[in-house]
Amino acid sequence: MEKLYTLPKLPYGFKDLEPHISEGQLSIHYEKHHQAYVNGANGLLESMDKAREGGVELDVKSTLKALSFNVGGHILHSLFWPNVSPKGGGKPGGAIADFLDKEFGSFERFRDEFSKTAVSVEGSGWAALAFCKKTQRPLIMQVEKHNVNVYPMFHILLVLDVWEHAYYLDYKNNRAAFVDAFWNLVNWAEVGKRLDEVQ
Ligand code: MN3
Repeated sequence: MEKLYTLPKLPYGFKDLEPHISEGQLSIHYEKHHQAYVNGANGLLESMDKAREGGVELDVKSTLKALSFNVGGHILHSLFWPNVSPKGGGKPGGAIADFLDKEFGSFERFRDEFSKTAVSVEGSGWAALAFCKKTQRPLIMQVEKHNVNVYPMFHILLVLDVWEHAYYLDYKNNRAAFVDAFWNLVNWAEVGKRLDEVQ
């Protein structure tokens, strides 16, 4: 049986993240941009299947580069949607709060480092909070595009999309304003759940 990627259902409505993310911004981001990565990844898998079945040579380098970009885009967006919530924002509690305090000294220090990470991504990319199983410590990643500078096997707890397509309708070129607004939406329960799953 053929197994392909699918667009996950959004856990809220398109209007529900307003005023921080507008209906127009969220709907185009989810229905057009995320869908395009799903379609791109599936198209590449299908062309690889066809080439293998037909005994045709594959352009391995360009195919794998495009596949990494599209699968990375799909996975990061799938993590991003439940990372935000109409009921999000504020400070984390419980184990995730202790985990961040221990590493960064305070929640405010973590938030500042994460914001600077997001604002300073060159071109298109993401800020991500990840968990290292070896050290049992959190680590902030600055992902370029959807797949560059990712640490293998690190478990992602929280991501923020800072591609222009994520905020341009609402914030124009003011990425820092979008990053500030993001903190009103962070779903700490989901971040805490991901930490529980990996610890
Ligand atoms: Mn995006």
